[in-house]
Amino acid sequence: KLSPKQLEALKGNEYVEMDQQKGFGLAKDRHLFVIQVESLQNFVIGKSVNGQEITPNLNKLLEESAYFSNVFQQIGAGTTSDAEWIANTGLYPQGMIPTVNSLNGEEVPSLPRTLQTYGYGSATYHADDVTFWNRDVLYPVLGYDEVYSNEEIPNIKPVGFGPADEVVFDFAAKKLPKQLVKYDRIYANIVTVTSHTPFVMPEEMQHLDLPAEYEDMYIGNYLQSVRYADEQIGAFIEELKDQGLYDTSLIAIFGDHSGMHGSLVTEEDQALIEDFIGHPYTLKDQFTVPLLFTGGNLFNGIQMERLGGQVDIMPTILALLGIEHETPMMGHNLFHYEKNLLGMRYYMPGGSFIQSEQIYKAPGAKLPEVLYDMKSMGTRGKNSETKKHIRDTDTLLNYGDLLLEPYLKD
Ligand code: GP9
Repeated sequence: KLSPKQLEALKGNEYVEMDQQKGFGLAKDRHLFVIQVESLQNFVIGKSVNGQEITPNLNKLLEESAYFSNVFQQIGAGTTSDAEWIANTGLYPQGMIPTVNSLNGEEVPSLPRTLQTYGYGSATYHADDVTFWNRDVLYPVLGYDEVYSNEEIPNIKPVGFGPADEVVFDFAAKKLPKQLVKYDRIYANIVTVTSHTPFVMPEEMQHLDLPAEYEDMYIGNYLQSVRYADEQIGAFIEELKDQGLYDTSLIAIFGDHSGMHGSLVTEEDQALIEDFIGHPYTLKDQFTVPLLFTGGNLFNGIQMERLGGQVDIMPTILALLGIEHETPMMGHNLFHYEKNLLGMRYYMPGGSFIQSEQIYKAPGAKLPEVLYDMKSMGTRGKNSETKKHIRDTDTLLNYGDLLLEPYLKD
């Protein structure tokens, strides 16, 4: 538990206290669509291979979005389910253990629950067995009104875990007219899964004409699957326009975690990535996920380079909707935040942090600690400021644990 002195020190900390002034209520009374995209990393946004954009639909959407291009993943061992937890609670995940394995069933103050009190009906969509990642426990804890998994979503065009993203988006789109009758407003949470490792796509779902050197490469498969996901997001946005919902909705889109990491990324893959991103593929590239907010007549294509984390998604959504949340969240409204005083973001349970000038990887079981310079991504030594950041990270993680405690088994 934190001492009264530590709690006092956290007061006024931008990470803990959300100031909702900037952008507050900009999307008031709008429906909400949150699209959590499997393995979507930021390095593909705006990039082309062989003259073809990897994410043409997202790139186009950016012209009407607020795009945060320096947002870091904050998942722990629960990967996709941790991202669902973070985005819908504004809390950190447990870390070394998937949060979903420890939930005690207690109802958490969540995005669906807070929105419910404002007349929103909520639904979540994911094309897998609902017991995967204990979502049968997670979803009641989060309080969704409707849950759709592979039991309800028709198993057509299966890729990997279940029906392809296009089937899920289509299923969700068909639910909307009835939901509009049932609820004042809709919150739809769509978790895509087709762009999941090993990223191998059926021929007819491969939209990119890649150069020969990408053939059968991990990165080649990744780009094809991301391109496919992009296509389906684009089609869903068009569907929202057709249903007259685009102008009355706030749409948030973000990547859940990296896809290009681990032993499957060969030196050849790495070289190909570096070729089209134009610089060495670093930890920073690995951990950065795109986050954008869009909808009709909301934003004019602004790009925000300020540092952020997935824990900021819920506070930012609520601020845009002009809704107060009664209980603490670890993130804050990204529109308000301009200069991150402590400049750090939790990534790994062991206390690693990301800060505007540096990335610190805390020591693991067999690995030593490493400190990277954010600009050059070369290693550097610790100074007294770094040591303070490490201590502050510890304090913040303890505070995060404290907020999580009521929802975890003993
Ligand atoms: C499975 C899917 C994948 O249901 O969400 O999860 P991941 O392996 O990416 O954590």
